[in-house]
Amino acid sequence: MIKKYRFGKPFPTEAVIENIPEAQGAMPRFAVDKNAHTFTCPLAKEDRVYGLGEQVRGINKRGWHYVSYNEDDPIITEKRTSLYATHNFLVVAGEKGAFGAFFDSAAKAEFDIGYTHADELKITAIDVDVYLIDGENIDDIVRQFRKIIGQSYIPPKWALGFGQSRWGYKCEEDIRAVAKGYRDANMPIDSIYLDIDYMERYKDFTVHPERYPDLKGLASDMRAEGIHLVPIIDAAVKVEDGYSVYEEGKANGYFCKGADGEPYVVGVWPGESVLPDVLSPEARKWFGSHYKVLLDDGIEGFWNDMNEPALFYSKGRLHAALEIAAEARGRNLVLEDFNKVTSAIGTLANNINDYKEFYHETPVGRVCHADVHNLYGYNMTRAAAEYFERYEPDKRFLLFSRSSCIGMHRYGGIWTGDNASWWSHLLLNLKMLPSLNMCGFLFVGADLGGFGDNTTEDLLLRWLALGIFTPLMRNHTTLGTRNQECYAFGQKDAFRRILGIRYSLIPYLYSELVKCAVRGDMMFRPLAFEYPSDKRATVEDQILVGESLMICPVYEQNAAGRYVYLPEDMKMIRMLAGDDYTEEVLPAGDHYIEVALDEVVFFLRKGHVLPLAKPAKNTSELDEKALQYVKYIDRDTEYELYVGKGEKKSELAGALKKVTVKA
Ligand code: MIG
Repeated sequence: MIKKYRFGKPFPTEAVIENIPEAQGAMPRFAVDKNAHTFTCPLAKEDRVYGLGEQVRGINKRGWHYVSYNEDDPIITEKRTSLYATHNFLVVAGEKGAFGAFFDSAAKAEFDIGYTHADELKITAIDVDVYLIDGENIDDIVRQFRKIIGQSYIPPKWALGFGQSRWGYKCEEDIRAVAKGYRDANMPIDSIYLDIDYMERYKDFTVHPERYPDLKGLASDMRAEGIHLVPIIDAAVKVEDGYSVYEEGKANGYFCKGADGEPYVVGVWPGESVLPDVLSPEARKWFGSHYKVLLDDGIEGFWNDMNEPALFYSKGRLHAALEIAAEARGRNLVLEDFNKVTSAIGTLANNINDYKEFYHETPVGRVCHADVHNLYGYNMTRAAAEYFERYEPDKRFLLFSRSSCIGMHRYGGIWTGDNASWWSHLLLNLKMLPSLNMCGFLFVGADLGGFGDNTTEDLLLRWLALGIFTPLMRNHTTLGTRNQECYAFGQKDAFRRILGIRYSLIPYLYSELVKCAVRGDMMFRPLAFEYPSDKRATVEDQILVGESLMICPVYEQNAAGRYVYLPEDMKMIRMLAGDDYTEEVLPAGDHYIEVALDEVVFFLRKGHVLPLAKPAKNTSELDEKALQYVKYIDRDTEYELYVGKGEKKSELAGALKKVTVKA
């Protein structure tokens, strides 16, 4: 049961695709203060609050305040209140049942979840459609929500293969070396990512003529080895006379404009740049059509970056800051004067005041960026997806984005941005997965091993042991860090084994992902959703993966294992080399589980089975005819398996196979 209430004049985000009429009467559950734009609801002692997608802190979001305003800031610590994405759906669950609430707004919103007052949830949002959802239980509420926002993006099956990335692969030779590194080490891989260095001076839709003289040839050589190249696309377009993307966009008015009607100039990688107005349907169509150059070279997947949008500076603010610095030149600066200089320079990047200075031409008229900020990454990704639909309608492309908002889940997946090589970020990766799924994002993953800072061999191994369960499984790191490829470390066997397990799990992961997309279910669920009356099921470091599994990664350095809580009897599966494993039924309760660095241990739920393939060197060599089933059942049990290459949208209808596994 869903009811919609409108406050102010919300911008049409197109997050919800079902037509839901406004409800009559006052909104229940929340006390509404129309002047303060607040929605307040009491929290009982036992209430837990789930959701908000990509955010800091716990699976249960209670006890902190969160801000929905997409932000490019790579230092992800507990004090943060917003990350790269905005996902305004939450569920409040307690002893008297649960309800869901979606605050559909393109602008800034705040969620104070028992932070100011421990017993109060207070949301602040100005122009917003609020959807209140009642249901039988949390899963039912989520399913209803997912139905109104439309089916989640399904990637091609190869996108579930392992991918290697790094900012700093400069040229074709670097890419070939990575492919060779994996091949020589006999480790599986399906994709290698191209970061900004493949472009000519960071110009979107160009390829550097010396570094990558023949991208098409490189892509086809790689494909022959089962490897896909996945280039990055940045949001901003370089200002440069003679650069066709800039010239066309300028001539047609396709860039965001300042109050003077001229393209608004910001600074990003290529220096002075302009922002494609992806909120204008014509501009969106035009920007998307540029992906063609790379598609024509045989590229089948992309990652969209810097689309919060991230701004190093705006031209106006930079010049003002440089003036202040120039005035200070040669003077003996007292502290106040010195602070004036550092603050002018230090507040250039991603300055919210700049968002107030440029505009979009949308179907409902001209709007200021500040009021629709959260929709930028969503619509940049939509631009690409809508073009793919025109380029080859039946083909599934890999597409994921850094910034997003609910609605974008229909067009692509996300990675969770610039994490760091910290153990705490391994755990944060786990905690974010359920909330991302609640908000429609199924194809998700974090930079495995950590993006910022130097990783360690054990951190990467432990992180991969979690990453083998996430649909997007990519090892990525930033410029200047130590080598992070799996073959760069000493314990080659351990890496080979863990990557191999990923490939054995792909038939299961793919099937679960597709079922969750089609049915509006969550692939990653907190234990509390399944075992609502068990207080211990509120654990924050174990989650369910699909219908059959519970995972409990090790996330502390030098730990020989960890404590695991079993809400019911479960079968412990300890993966050995390849698709070989040992199994042991453990009774409900607490257990200390030893997990060596080269092992993966997970649990199979009672009444369930798990299909396992033989490890393969890439997804195209996976043999789904030779699956074995791990089982914990006392009667014949059916498993719904999605088979096939997973390359075409039309193949889905005939790809569901019901397999009966004998007890
Ligand atoms: O300002 O393209 O999150 O994955 O490697 C940094 C370079 C820009 C940020 C992305 C990261 C990528 C990096 N980008």
